[in-house]
Amino acid sequence: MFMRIDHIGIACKDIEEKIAFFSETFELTVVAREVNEEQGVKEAMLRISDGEGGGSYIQLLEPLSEDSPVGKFLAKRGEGVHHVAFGVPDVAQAMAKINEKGVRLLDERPRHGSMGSEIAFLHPKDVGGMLTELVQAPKP
Ligand code: V0V
Ligand code: CO
Repeated sequence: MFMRIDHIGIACKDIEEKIAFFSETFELTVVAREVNEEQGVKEAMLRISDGEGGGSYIQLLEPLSEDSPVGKFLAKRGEGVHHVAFGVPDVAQAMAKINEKGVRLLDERPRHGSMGSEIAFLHPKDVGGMLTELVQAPKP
């Protein structure tokens, strides 16, 4: 079901500062920047590698408001790893299969994600404390 780690999402207070840090320290390039109103984030994708089914990235996330998922996370836990996203061939199919095993889905249907992807989240309490995202990359 999981083909690769698509991205590690990192919550930060100041995305510009963290973009500068990650790109300079690890020699990573920002390949996309987006504001996702539905998810309440301003985000940037820094490419680590390319692959046939999709690439692998670090996703930097700055909240658009305090009551968004990332805003609440920052208030409660501070900056750090917010979620891990796995690439799947078909997000709707993966959601159905995973839900059958008793894992709670946080989305009833796939949502719009970074760079034209389709995404869905799984409840962290059902995945060993890890907020988990499923990502279906757009067809090339
Ligand atoms: C909350 N909890 C977490 C967590 N956030 N555990 C691990 N990782 C996280 N990121 C824990 C929290 O400590 C609580 O445990 C429990 O889950 C319930 O949390 P809460 O604070 O009471 O509830 P909320 O209202 O903060 O909701 C948490 C969830 C929410 C995970 C349900 O953040 C959510 O729906 N997230 C999915 C959407 C999202 O995160 N979007 C932003 C990324 P205790 O303290 O009770 O033990 S957008 C993105 O990645 C995009 C666009 C993309 O990739 O393309
Ligand atoms: Co993400």
